[in-house]
Amino acid sequence: MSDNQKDDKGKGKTGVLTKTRPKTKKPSMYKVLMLNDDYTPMDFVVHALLTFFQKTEDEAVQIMLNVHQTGVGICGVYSFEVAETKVMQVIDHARRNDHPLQCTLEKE
Ligand code: TYC
Repeated sequence: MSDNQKDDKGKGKTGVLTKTRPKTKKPSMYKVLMLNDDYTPMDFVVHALLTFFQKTEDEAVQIMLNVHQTGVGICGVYSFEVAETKVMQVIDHARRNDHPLQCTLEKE
């Protein structure tokens, strides 16, 4: 007998089976994508990946090369607020250093 079905001890009562369903939703997750361009130096991209995405040196180089070769690559997957903040930080950092590096987010 399920947790929420009361034992009617044979008195002829009928039970209604209910199941409590908490109305919580998992937050949607968002990919942060880095886009290739012809001008941003490779080491600047690697440094941005180390700084804003907590990647290891090897991971950062792999992601940068993947972007360089394919045009786009995933930096990480985060909640909307975190993804949005990272995109803004990367673009702002690139702008302040006169690089055209672009970053965007995409719902997973
Ligand atoms: N394509 C750039 C170059 O040859 C390097 C680069 C890699 C730029 C990744 C942006 O997201 C990027 N200097």
